[in-house]
Amino acid sequence: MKSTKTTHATGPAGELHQTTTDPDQSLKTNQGVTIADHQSSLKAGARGPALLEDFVLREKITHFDHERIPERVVHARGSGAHGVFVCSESCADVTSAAFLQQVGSETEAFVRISTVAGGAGSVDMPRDVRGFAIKLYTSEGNLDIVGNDIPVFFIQDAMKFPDLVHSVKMEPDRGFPQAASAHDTFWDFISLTPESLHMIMWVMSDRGIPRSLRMVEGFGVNTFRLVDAQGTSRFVKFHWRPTIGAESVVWDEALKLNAADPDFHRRDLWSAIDRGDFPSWELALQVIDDATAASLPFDVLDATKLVPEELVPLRVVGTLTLNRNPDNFFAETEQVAFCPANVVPGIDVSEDPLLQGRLFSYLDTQLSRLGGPNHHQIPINAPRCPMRNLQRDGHMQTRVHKSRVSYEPQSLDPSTPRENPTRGFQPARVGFEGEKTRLRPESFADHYSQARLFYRSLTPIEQKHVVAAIAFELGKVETMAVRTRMLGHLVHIDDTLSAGVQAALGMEGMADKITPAREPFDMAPSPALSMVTKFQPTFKGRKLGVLVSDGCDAALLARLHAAIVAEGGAVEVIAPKIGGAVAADGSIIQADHALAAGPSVLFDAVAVVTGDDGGMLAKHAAAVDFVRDAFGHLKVMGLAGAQKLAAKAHVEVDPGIVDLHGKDAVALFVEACKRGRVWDREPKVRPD
Ligand code: HDE
Repeated sequence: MKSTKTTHATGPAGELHQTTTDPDQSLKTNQGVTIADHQSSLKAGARGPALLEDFVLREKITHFDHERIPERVVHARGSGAHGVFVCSESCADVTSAAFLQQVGSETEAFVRISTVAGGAGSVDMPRDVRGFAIKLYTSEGNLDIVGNDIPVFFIQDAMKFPDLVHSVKMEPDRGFPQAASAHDTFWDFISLTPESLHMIMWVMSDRGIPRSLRMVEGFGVNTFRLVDAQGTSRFVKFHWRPTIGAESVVWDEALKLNAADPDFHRRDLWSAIDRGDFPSWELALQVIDDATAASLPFDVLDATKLVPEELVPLRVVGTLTLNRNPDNFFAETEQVAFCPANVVPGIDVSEDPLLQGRLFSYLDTQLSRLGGPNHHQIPINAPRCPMRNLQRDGHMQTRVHKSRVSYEPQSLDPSTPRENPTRGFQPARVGFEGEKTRLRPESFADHYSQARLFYRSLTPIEQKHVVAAIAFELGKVETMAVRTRMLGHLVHIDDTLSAGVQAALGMEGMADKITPAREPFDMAPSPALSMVTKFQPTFKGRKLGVLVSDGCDAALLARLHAAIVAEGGAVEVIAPKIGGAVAADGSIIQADHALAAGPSVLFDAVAVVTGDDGGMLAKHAAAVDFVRDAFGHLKVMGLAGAQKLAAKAHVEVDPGIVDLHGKDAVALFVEACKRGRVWDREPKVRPD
């Protein structure tokens, strides 16, 4: 049999292989040996067995075998980006942190936004909390603010974290559900852990299904301390507020999005940065002096409580802008290692017992996830400021430390680094005394008042969504006793909530009797907690999907495109086929999506521009679904010649349905798009 070598430009099957004569571009082994043939293993004869001596094959396969590292035990799925933080107000009055001293000073940043429960390959749109972790490479060391998009947490004490996580992850016997809290073990744990109820209200609200990672708020959650140059310390809570506003999808949309594009959030973040539409957040500090903290009706050390911004205002001190996608997902987004214990001079931790456990956990988990104690040397984790100490050796040591001295005090090497009492990190001066105990403080005992505060601060439409979400989740719980126990808790939060969930489940009067550890009290509603109340009328950062068919009006499409882009939005075209549509004037309208792959859930608003009366598209189920879903998901819709399609999709005229033929129609349509979802339509499509 004739054998064939395949290092030539064309292989035996005619396929092209890239070869080079330039030594600098040559493929090499990890030992730097140039590889002559990268297509076939070394064999004893063309049809003979592979030879063990083939070090090229063995090295390649061995490396491949070890490409995966353990995924994060929580927050496994995330998306990252590089950015910059710019200080807009000096905070020298409250902290000596270098990056907050001078207006205009810039600090490099890396951000990773994640879901919590699902694995690394899970979908982007489960109902879940989103992690919001920022690494600020400050001139005085790395500061990690490892927060979430919800300002409170499920539990008060680190001791309960493994239990919480075990309950929400896949059930251990059956290995499902993936990335979903709607199952028995989660609600069993929650129903036996009333401190989780405040957070539950948030996760069951629309916050649990954000429209975009660019539109989530970020919170440090745990209380930290700021320390000024005189050593005076104050409590602080960190808030990140998206400059284009916080926004969510509706539940039915979330379910369909997971099918239409499981990478919806990751793709959205990547493509926004790619097209230069850089997401940004304001950093706001909520500074709470000890006297104010003592006067609040709850404990600032309790991570299940927030401090309403109506009680202690937010102080905006800078802007974080994400302006560069990672060059390599694994090297950066996967290997980045955040840790709440990474603080810098001027910022310190508080005694919050949840935070105290976190201070241990992150470094510990990274030792096994990243394989050793030198993961701070990986470029994404390395401080950008000069860094020297006396730690040595360990797995994957990449530094070649010189000098015979690796200890201190020492007198042999004058160049060895020494402690620096003036510029070094000083802990906040806080005194403690007390007996060793495993007790929770009395001040942590109220579990219902802030759950009530959150629920009652929402608009009626948002409250309805909370009711529907709890009913959906409990509807998936098979164990009746768990459902009735949960109903028992809701009674203490709010009557309409409790009655609404009971009615939605068809379980009226079935709530267990639960006696709260402490009677809840009413707090003044905090409008800042509602996303609908805070909604910013803008189409910036949003996307219009335009469904077209042959014969459509190219001039109208051009006007639509220009008007949306002028508002900072993006436009994508959907046509029956990916080859595009032929407009009435004979021009080709390029398509970004074929109809079958471009459902309306991918867009914030839609337009349908047809060449006929919509009759042709009305024959396609995907086109009817496109319009019916856009209507059902409360989207603004512009229609040009699409009447038959709209009728078949049962579209009813309302202020969100705009005829694109009228005078000033495009301007009116864009104004409607800026107003966002048409909430008044909801009773029509999802009656109680
Ligand atoms: Fe985490 N958490 N957590 N967590 N957490 C991790 O660290 C942990 C908590 C948060 O994008 C792990 O490197 C304990 C609160 C984010 O890489 C782990 C407790 C908040 C991320 C860990 C908490 C968070 C993590 C898993 C209770 C909001 C992803 C992988 C005491 C303030 C960071 C890793 C990233 C990741 C432990 C509670 C946020 C196991 C023990 C509260 C955003 O160390």
